[in-house]
Amino acid sequence: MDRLDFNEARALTRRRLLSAGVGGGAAMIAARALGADVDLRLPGGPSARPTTSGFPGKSEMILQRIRPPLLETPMEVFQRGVFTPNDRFFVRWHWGDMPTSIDVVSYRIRIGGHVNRPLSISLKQLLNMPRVELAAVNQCSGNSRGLFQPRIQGAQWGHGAMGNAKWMGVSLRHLLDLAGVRGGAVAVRLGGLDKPLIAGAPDFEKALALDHARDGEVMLAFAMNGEQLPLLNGFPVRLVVPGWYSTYWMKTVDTIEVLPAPDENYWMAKAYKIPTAPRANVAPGSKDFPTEPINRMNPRSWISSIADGASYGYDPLLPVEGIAMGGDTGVARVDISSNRGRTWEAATLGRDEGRYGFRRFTARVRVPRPGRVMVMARCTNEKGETQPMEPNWNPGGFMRNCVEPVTVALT
Ligand SMILES: Nc1nc2c(c(=O)[nH]1)N[C@H]1C(S)=C(S)[C@@H](COP(=O)(O)O)O[C@H]1N2
Ligand SMILES: [Mo]
Repeated sequence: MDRLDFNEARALTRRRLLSAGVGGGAAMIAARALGADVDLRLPGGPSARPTTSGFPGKSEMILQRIRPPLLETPMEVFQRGVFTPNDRFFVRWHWGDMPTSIDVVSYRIRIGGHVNRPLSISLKQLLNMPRVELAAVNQCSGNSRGLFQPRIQGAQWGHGAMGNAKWMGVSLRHLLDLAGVRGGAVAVRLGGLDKPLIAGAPDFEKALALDHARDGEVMLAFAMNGEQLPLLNGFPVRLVVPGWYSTYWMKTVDTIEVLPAPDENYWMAKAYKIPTAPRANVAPGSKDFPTEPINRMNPRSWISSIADGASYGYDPLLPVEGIAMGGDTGVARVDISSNRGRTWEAATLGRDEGRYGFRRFTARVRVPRPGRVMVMARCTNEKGETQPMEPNWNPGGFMRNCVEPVTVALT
């Protein structure tokens, strides 16, 4: 397969870059055996999911849905390092008519709307612009939705609808400045190449406030962990919105539209709305509460070295490791408890790869005698926000961020 060599814009003279058969999802999966089931330990219903290596650019993933694909990253991948390999990075698309091949020569990003100079930018031009690079967690708004009780409609994700990568691209500010934003502009709306299969269904589009779009960190990324993006993760160019949920991280970006009024399209005004309450938390069954578009992420942490429900050999000083994220700011500390939160001890933090990325933590938990032990990790971010013990709830199944205990048997 040809590669996008982003160090050499010249390499883009090859016409067809990708021609992987994503479209025939069902047939493609049927042609390959599904792997062993993974138990996501979801409380409200069927909890096991098959694994598959049948999607282009992906090795073993948890299969949540075939088309449009929903692929979840197994927890053990997060144990291996703070950066999630591209071939294990989760996948989520709303509409079934998604790109199955990209012509890198004719690909254009059109910038229009409330600008002085509408532009049509080729990949070659984009690759020759000044670059920015940063690590950031891409987390679905509905990550961990399968743990909501009572259960909620929508993808029953475990914790693997997230990943951390080092993204490289061109700041959206740079492109907006080239086009010249006109006075009175307030928002920037992005669209991608995918289209609804159902006539009349709303095309997937998302918008950011103009100041946010121009913060210099929001970027059009063409590289992920030093490689081109997998087709399923938005090749050749996707938006990266550090610290915000991935619903805004538009894949296969083809249109950027500067708006003189807030975006009222379906995906901003109706979908992805959260209660305007701390942690988007309301009592199950609540209606008629004020809402706002989902936005910043909150602090979270996961123990990845031991699996909930598993058994291990007895160790009086049980090693506990995992990953934490601060949300839209850095991780200040991670604390560990083995007595249901009565006392906490600071874990050791791994290298700081940037405030929007995962941060590794390690600790040793004193276990006086063999038996069952429940271990908890709790992240506090640099704004002083701490993960609470109680789960939050809202009708979208968004923004879960409570402490996630892991109970193991040590024998
Ligand atoms: N073009 C396009 N971009 C999209 C989406 C989509 O359906 N189409 N889904 C969004 C949502 S809700 C998520 S969770 C992320 C998933 O990114 P990933 O598939 O690279 O993990 O893509 C976002 N960008
Ligand atoms: Mo999402």
